[in-house]
Parts: sequence; C-alpha cells; structure tokens
Amino acid sequence: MRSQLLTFAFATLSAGHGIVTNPTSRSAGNAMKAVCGQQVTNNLQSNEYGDIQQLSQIGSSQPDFNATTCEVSLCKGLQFDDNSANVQTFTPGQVVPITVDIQAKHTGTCNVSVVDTATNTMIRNELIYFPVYASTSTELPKNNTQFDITMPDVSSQCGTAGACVVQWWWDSRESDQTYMSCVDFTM
Ligand SMILES: *[C@@H]1O[C@H](CO)[C@@H](O)[C@H](O)[C@H]1NC(C)=O
Ligand SMILES: *[C@@H]1O[C@H](CO)[C@@H](O)[C@H](O)[C@H]1NC(C)=O
Ligand SMILES: *[C@@H]1O[C@H](CO)[C@@H](O)[C@H](O)[C@H]1NC(C)=O
Ligand SMILES: [Cu+2]
Repeated sequence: MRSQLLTFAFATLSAGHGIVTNPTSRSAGNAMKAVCGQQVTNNLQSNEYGDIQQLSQIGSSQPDFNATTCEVSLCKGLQFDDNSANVQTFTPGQVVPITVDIQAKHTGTCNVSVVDTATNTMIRNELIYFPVYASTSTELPKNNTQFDITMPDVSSQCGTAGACVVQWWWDSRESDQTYMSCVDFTM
C-alpha cells in the first residue's frame, strides 16, 4: 500500500503541467545533452511539461550537470541548436496567437516576454501578464491557454536566429514550480 502510494506520488510529480504547443516551442536534443548532461535531458525528453526545479534537483546529483552552463532559468536549458529548424519570422506589431496546454493547475502568475538569450534578460516589458494563472480554486479561464500577444519592434536586437526567444513563464510560488516554453524567432 505504502509503496503504491509512493509510486503514485512520483508519477503525479513527474507528469508535469504546461507547455506552449503553438507556435512550435523548443524541445530537447543533443545540444542540450552537451550542456545539461544526459540525465537532465532524458528527463525533459520523457516529460516535456516538467518544471525547472525538478531539473535542477535531478542535475544536482549528476556529474555531467553544470548549473552555470545548463541555465534552467532560460528556456529550461533547451538549446537553440536543437531547434534551428523551427524559427518563426515575426514583424513589428504582428499579433501572434499563443496556445498553451496545461495538464494540471497550480495557482501562480504568468507572463510572456521577449528574452535576450545572450544575457537571459527581458527586452522591454511583459507582452501579457496574468496576476493569477492556473488557479486551483477556479476552472481554467479560456484566456490562460488561448491568447494573443502583439510583437514589439525588437528588430535591432532580434535580427539573428537564436538571439531572442518569446518566452512563456508560469511561476507557482505555492508549489515552488516554474514552467517555461520558448519560441525561437527573428524579426
Ligand atoms: C561550470 O561551467 C562554468 C562555465 O563554463 C565553469 O567556469 C565552471 O568551472 C564549471 N563548474 C564545474 C564544477 O565544472
Ligand atoms: C516575466 O517572466 C520573466 C521570465 O521570463 C520573469 O523574469 C519576470 O519576473 C516575469 N515578470 C513578472 C511581472 O512576473
Ligand atoms: C483573462 O480573462 C479574465 C476573465 O475570465 C479576465 O478577468 C482577465 O483580465 C483576462 N486576462 C488577460 C491577461 O487577458
Ligand atoms: Cu505539480
């Protein structure tokens, strides 16, 4: 009984909770293996919806994980080189519909922003912000999984593929779980 409960708890934990499904967001591959190590990459490959705290925790026991090179707070450590075939082209002012798939809720906040990948910093302000996101006390509002962003003019910073991402970021302090997805683009 006890071991069944533990197995169930583990399965629940590793089910993971959210990802951007449209436009195509970054996924794991060999470039990630090179910077994040085998085990962390395998975990993300088997559970694309997982949170970054879980990746850091797994990484901490792995000899091939270096928290500096595998920067989980930028796109969960997912690398441009594994995703160079999925680069969107956006124009200033373009309205981009975003679709998110959420498998389970944790009350938190969420925003989508353009992030400079060289410095892991936001360019300009959040494009959308949800002060309450995926609340466990309500049904999931439709706009949590289906919404539009309007691209600012970031053509001077984001002309080269890999330089910028549109990053979706859902942070639940109540569960200490942070979920991210990154869409590669040029402008
Ligand atoms: C982790 O990577 C950084 C940056 O490459 C390097 O300076 C540091 O020595 C590495 N740490 C370990 C423990 O290898
Ligand atoms: C928006 O998300 C970024 C990560 O992409 C985070 O650093 C920033 O604090 C978030 N902004 C707000 C207002 O929560
Ligand atoms: C999402 O929809 C709710 C109503 O269900 C509204 O109160 C809220 O302002 C909307 N949030 C955003 C960021 O559009
Ligand atoms: Cu959870």
